[in-house]
Amino acid sequence: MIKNKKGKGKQVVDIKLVPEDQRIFQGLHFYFFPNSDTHPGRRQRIVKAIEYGASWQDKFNDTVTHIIVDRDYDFEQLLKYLKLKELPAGIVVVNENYTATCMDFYKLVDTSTIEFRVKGYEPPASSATIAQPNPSQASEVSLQLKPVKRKAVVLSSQVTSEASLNLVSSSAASLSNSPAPGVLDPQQVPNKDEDELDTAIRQAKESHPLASDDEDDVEGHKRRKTNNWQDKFQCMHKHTGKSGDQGPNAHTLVVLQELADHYDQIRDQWRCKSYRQAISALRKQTTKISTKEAAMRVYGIGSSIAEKIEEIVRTTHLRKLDFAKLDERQQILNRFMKIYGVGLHAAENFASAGYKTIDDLLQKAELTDNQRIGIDHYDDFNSRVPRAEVEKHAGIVKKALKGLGKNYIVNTMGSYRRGAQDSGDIDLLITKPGASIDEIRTTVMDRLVPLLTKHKFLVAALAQTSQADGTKWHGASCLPDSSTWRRIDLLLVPEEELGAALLYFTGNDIFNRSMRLLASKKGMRLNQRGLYKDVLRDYGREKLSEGTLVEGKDERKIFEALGVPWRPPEHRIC
Ligand code: DCP
Ligand code: MG
Repeated sequence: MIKNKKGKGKQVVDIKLVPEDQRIFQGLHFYFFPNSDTHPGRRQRIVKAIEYGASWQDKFNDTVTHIIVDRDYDFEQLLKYLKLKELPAGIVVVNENYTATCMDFYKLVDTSTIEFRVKGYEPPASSATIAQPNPSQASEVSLQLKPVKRKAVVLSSQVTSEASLNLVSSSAASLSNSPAPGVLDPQQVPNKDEDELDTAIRQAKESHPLASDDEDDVEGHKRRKTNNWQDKFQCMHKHTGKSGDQGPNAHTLVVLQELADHYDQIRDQWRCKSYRQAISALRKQTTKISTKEAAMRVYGIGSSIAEKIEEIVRTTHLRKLDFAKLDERQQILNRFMKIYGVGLHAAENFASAGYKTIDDLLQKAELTDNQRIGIDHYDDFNSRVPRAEVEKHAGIVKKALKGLGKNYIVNTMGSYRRGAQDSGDIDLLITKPGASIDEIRTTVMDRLVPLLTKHKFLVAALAQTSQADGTKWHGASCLPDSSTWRRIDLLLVPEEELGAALLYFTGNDIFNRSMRLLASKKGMRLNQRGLYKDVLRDYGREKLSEGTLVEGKDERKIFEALGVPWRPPEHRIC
């Protein structure tokens, strides 16, 4: 929070450091141009940068890693001011958009892209991308962009003494001497054939899974995914759309995915990310990759994962995974987290209470109604729904809706729309041209759901957004000739928002994040309702207004408005 002491000239600023694991600028030394905090916008940028771990250098010196140049200035003015003919090698020069975008995505984003370019500045080819250090690949990342910074930095010295900003720390925490993350990650160097959307996909994959694009999620859809339901993180969205047809490296992919899931569950996001990248790279291979050398030639696979690929092919196993599997607590958590309605938090609580088996839970634990259903249908909910069966469930809903009103349209979404041979659940998007959301809601919630419940097709209501304005119904369904329960989501949308909803509910999650990233790069904002421009944000990037709707109805037009070619659903598997 910033406190202004108006009329005194000098301003007292409260620095609130973000939690340590979010300090993306830690170890970096920023020099702003102009380098004073008299301008409120720049002042805010300086404060935010410090809160996210940077130190602010009041003088240009040899520790500076980044120069952040105000929009109104160009590179020539910078050199002139610094009285330099050229900058020392390795310093990153970016415009004022850079810090906010990094904070948006909880990572150091690619500095080479045009939106961070300072007028008149040509970044050297080798400084294309600065990545965060990636523990899983530390040994593989040897190219250092800039020598590692030295001395421990304490908060009071994050801004040097002569700086005019009077900073008051709200935290006594001292910052550790972590090395400047100025390293090149081979996986992040853009491919020459990459288009703008590919770049965004690559960046979305690399960004923190909990990056602030969450704000674009409406009605808690994602929250339900991450908290209440299965505590899903990005690696848990592993299904590719082609789980039955993974090509010549199918077995290797299955084992690597298991390890990625393991890292996901223990919240090792960086390893999880590396494995996910490697998996998507390996999946594209048309020949079997059997050796470390061959694996390392695949763009996106580093040496440590390449070694594991060789081990899997050679032994059909991965020792690391076998050990992980042996870890009893991990096994217990895995077991519990596969229960519908149990996330990591609940699983940990159960494990800490000494429960080991599902029976323990049934006999001793305090369970919610949904968790009980989750246990009763543990195998059902954990098995994939074959494509043909998804179609049968959708068919029943379509037929029933037809009897309730004309012109209802039901689209089957999620992995099904991406062409998957099987799906984790059945996602149905319901709309009716010309009808209001109230009309659609009344038909679905008050008539369709009761009708299908009466016919014993809908067998459990698990979650629903509030009766009055809800647009989602989540439950379970069961075909007449079957006893297997499936997870089914009914998603209601007015025609004006159909395109954006089609885009969002097709996914996958990484593709969605890349589209949102692309929108934000273009000064727009995308959510499941539409694409908006002129969104007003304050300096802290808080959204102040929704902006003007650019497109919501037509999925293709959203791609057009973002300036990228249409990508059919089956090509949105990232
Ligand atoms: N979605 C998202 N972010 C999330 C959760 C979901 O963008 N955290 C979007 C993209 C998903 C779509 O919603 O593709 C449907 O969510 P599902 O969890 O049903 O995922 P899928 O249908 O893709 O996979 P599955 O086959 O496992 O159901
Ligand atoms: Mg789904």
